[in-house]
Amino acid sequence: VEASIPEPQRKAWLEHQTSGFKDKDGFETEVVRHVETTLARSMYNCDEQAAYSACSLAFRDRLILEWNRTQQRQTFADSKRVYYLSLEFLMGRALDNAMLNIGQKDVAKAGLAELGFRIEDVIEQEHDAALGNGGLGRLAACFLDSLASLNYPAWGYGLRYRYGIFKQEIIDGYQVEVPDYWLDFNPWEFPRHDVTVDIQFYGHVTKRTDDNGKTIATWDGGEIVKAVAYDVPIPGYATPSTNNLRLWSSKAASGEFDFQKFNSGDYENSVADQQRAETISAVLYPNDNLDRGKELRLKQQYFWVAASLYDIVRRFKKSKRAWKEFPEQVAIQLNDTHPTLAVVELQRILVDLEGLDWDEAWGIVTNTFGYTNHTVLPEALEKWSVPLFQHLLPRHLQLIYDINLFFLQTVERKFPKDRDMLGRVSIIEEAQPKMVRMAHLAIVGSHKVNGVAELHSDLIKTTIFKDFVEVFGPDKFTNVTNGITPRRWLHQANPRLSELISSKTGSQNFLKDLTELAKIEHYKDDPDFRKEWAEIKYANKVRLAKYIKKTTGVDVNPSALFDVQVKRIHEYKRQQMNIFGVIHRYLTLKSLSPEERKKFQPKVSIFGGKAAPGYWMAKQIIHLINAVGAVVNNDKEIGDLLKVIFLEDYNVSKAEMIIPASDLSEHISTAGTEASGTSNMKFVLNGGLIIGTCDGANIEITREIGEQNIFLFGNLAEDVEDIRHNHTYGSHTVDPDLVKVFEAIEKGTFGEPNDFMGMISAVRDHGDFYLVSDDFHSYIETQELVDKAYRDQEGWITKSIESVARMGFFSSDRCINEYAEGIWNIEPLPIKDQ
Ligand code: Z57
Repeated sequence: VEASIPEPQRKAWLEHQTSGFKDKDGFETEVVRHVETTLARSMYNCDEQAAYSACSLAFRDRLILEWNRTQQRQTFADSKRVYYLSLEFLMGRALDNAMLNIGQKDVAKAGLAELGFRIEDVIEQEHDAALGNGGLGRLAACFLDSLASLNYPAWGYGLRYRYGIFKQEIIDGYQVEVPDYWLDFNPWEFPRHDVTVDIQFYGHVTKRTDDNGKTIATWDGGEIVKAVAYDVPIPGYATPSTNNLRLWSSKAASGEFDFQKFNSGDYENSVADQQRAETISAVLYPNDNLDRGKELRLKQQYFWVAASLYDIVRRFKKSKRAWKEFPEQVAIQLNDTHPTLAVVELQRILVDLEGLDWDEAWGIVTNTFGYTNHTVLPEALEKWSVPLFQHLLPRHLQLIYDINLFFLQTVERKFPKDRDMLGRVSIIEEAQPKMVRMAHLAIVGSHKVNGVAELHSDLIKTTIFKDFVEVFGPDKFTNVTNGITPRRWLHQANPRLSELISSKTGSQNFLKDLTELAKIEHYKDDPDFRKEWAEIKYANKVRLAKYIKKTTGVDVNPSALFDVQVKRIHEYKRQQMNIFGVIHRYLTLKSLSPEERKKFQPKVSIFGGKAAPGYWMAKQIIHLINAVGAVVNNDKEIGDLLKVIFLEDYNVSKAEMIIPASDLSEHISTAGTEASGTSNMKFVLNGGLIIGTCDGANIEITREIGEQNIFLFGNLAEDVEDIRHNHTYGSHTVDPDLVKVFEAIEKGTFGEPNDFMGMISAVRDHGDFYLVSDDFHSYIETQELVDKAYRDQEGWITKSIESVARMGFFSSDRCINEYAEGIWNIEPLPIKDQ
């Protein structure tokens, strides 16, 4: 590691090493000390859970030192900071990541071994930090890793949910949700009981005119809830930089509970106030790509945004600079529209509390914010009803009306008399009731708006935000294609592959500059290299096969083709098309003679993913997958030729095991619906090939790795609208192969047919909105091409190596550098001698 570090950082890194453990004995001393003192246990009854706790505490001690130094360095340098506001941070486990980023996993491994533990077992004890639903939350976590690794002065701001995303159990083939209480022992967070903010809700606004004729608004009354900060250290890789993730927890402003009420015998009410306050940060909303417009969700958003902005402004004020310098000191990125209230809150602080003129304040606001859009799906675009806003945040609603008025005046000047244009771009939708369109507010309140992959960024400019391109010009809109951190998704998830790569690139520097992966392409014909490459994939498959056996009881053959689709269950992601394809394969196999069957490529079809608890169709899809598995996996005629597995409770730590074990993964969304996708990048980086549609980042992956290395199929985004129109107004016939699949389901081949009629009639009777039938033939044909390609193992390995070698572009480091330069105007803080 050392040799790969650039010279200016080398000295700091060496010094950093001395703040690590001297050797395995030094590490052991610390572990034993924590077992015996912090945990108050003896080494004689130290189980794996206690070993995990002590090991984490030992590494945490190292982290804290660098964390404090980093914060001091950033404060002293007084340089611009970026704040990443996200309602979700899907962090996964912290210990393995901390050991690797600090660069002392080998020391820990040796030390733990001497104490009688396998490091893998110790790592496994940790509960995932699962404060997110899927792609959006995991992207935020990858960004934090890159920001720290690249030495950017950056903070994350989020909510400290008591319950993260629910745990999924599969009972009789159905999803059952179990609460995820994860805070029992969490050594990675630091409560800051001294860092609190009072947050106001409800109440009323009064306006008066001061001596200069200026209108002054005051917001009084209502209720106050306290926000308490909890800080999580974010270590950078091979750098001492350790950034901060600040998560807010809600509690009653009056402290424990109201003693007045308690003493007067009104015990229930005194506790109720406390509970109402704590409810705000109690639970993560489990919807991905769906907005349900619930009051508690709006409360969460304002609570988190107001606390974060208060914190940011407080920090800025310490520098004693003029307000106009705010955007030179502060960049705030809105991760989707969830934090858009921050735009209004900052305007409120500047105008109502600090007394700035409207225009000066608004200039500061718009120069501070950037907005990232992550979806074009209409059901995911946030809207809040005006009456709800009026009730919960009366002053903010007034400010939104003022912002809208001034905005529409500028639109009016540019497009005189275009009433339709005004209606289309207005922040307020004229409906019954009126609605606040949060995406419009986010665009108007930011200086840059970005999509997350090229196709997606083009789509938002030509569809949902078309009018805004005319109003603001095209330069306000830009693309930053998503990326992933190679530390977690290669080095940590696939240590043997990482090791093989570093043996050929000469160092581990590819983990800091992923474009260095290109060097391994020179070895693609080297027999030893290829053999090792194939062996690593096989070993990863053996590990997954064992896990499948342990958790489902099903034996799978590690030599079969592992075909994986793991992601949130959603109709637009088309797991239904995948399982229909599996049924088609099963029917084909059944129709063949035993002789013909032998020529067939054996396959294990692996699914995983959570359905939103209220998403009936998604739950039906899970049920069908399990029902098909129950039949196919017990069919003696079929044996190893086909297995269908649903892995329970897909999450970050399971992804780290599943992804390196895939031969083929499926990214098969209806073209134009998946903004980017990020697991597609993770699979390819681990040597798996992809079957996918021309959607999201699949297109850029193809451009980088070459068309010969990906299995693309299906209709193009530009044609989807016409095809849908035809479904409704033209003739709609279901693909004949798909008809046979439906017939098998309806005959009861997989149990009670009524259980699956929703999925069938969506395609057959309700317009097939996601084009399952239109793409089915091309999907099946392309799966046949996959089988053929896989039978040529040598050809497959070449594709695998070439693909990995060409994935350098998809590092979240590249992505963060693009944000830094194109949106935040911020530079890394160089690390000199401390
Ligand atoms: C979410 O996970 C994404 C978008 C959303 O609007 C919400 Br809400 C949740 C995902 C997209 O679906 C993915 O395509 C994308 O890769 C990811 O965000 C990160 O940008």
